[in-house]
Amino acid sequence: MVSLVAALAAGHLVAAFVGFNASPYLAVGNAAIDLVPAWLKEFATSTFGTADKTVLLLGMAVVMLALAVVAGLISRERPLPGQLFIGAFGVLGIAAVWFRPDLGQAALFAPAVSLLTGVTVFRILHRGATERGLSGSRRSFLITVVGAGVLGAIGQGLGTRKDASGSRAAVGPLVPAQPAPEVPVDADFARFGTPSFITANNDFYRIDTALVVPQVRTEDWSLRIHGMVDKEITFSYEDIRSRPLVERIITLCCVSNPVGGEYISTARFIGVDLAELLDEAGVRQGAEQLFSTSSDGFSAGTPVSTVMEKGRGAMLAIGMNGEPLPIEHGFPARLVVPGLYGYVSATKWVTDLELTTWDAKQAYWLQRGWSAQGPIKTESRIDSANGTVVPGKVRVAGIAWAQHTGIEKVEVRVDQGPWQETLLSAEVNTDSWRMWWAQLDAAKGSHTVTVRATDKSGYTQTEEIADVVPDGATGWQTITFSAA
Ligand SMILES: Nc1nc2c(c(=O)[nH]1)N[C@H]1C(S)=C(S)[C@@H](COP(=O)(O)O)O[C@H]1N2
Ligand SMILES: [Mo]
Repeated sequence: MVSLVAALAAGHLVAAFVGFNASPYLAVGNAAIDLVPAWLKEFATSTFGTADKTVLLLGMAVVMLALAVVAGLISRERPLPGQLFIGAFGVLGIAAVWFRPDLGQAALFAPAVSLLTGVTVFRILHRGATERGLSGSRRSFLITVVGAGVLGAIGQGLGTRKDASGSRAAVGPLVPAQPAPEVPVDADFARFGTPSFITANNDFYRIDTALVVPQVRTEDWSLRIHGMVDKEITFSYEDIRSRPLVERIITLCCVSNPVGGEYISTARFIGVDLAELLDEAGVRQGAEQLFSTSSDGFSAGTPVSTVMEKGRGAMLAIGMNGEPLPIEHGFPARLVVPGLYGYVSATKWVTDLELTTWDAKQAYWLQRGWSAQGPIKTESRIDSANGTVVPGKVRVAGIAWAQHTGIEKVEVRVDQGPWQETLLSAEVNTDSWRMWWAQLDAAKGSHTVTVRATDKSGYTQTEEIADVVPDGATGWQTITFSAA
């Protein structure tokens, strides 16, 4: 067990130099994220939310240490089982690094050193223990543990030293040439329990596969547009930043958002029009899919027809709510396409845009059983149903969304009673959410309230329950409340 810890620590240290995700521990974690079946990942995000990554790393630690103890026990007599165990982990680490799309071959050095350290430390400790007995080798155990701790900590320190926050701070103010309009005061019903219309950057939901948030400095960033284009172009950060910037208010939503869920937020995104960038490269006839790739190997496939659609407002965003993009939301640049779920459109830390066909390439979530097309489904959510206004009356409030179509009406019903129309907030645009509230009659006691939205195409949200896989949840949200 001690040798395993030493091995991982050594690997962590080397990884600080060759690419932090080459740390065997992180690499195995990342491989687990990429390999686990969709349902398990779904379970992880819905159970642990954004803490899923911490849970994964802790879980791995527990499992590895438990296995190490077992291996140690059966190695009492002969060193072979222990060595096999370390060897197996070493191979796992090397494989995990090998298959990472964002690491070069030098990165293999990290798990290799890790494997070597593990085997060597194990042999030394094992020999010590058999020759001098357990008590005699206590000192070398201690030295190893402390040494591993120091190595691991240095690795962690160096690995996270390539921080992009300095680069982000140096960006300075991003002033849009075309600012989005001010949000009217009656755009939300926060006083009745809805979220505020604009989500603060710190409260904005976060979903991605990155165990370690990619640290990309503006000076190291570039965006390449290639594939089925007339002329390949590469933009630097300055190229993008010095263009006239636009600002658009857009509600982003995750396909993994369950009915009544939290994975939806709204921001003022600042950036450049994506269709204009693509026009400069000249999209060729026959290009169907805009395949975007991030610095950490994530990819998304967006229909070219949607991105190029007049009035769609797809963006390459570099700012959010007046600031450069927060690092965990994709600094220096990301895509945002109104009306599409994030997994098919909103690539963070984006560095590569390839114009291609649907047959030629499959994006990250497509390979894992999710749908190629990801239009956001018309949905609604109840945020509060407790404020008894006067005896016999209760106030309910919530949100509804139908990005790029717009919300027409939201209705609620108490128990199995008639549907009643709610009061809608001011419409900011059709790409963002709308808030609603209603005052309902409810006799003293326990009741349910159900919500459903109708969008501007005339479609009323279906009652039919669908799981988030493969293309987003459906169903009406019902909650229980008690009237006083
Ligand atoms: N590089 C990268 N970009 C990504 C993802 C990812 O895993 N990696 N996840 C996507 C998904 S599924 C969603 S819903 C949005 C979430 O964006 P946010 O974290 O800024 O809310 O980012 C998208 N962009
Ligand atoms: Mo998502």
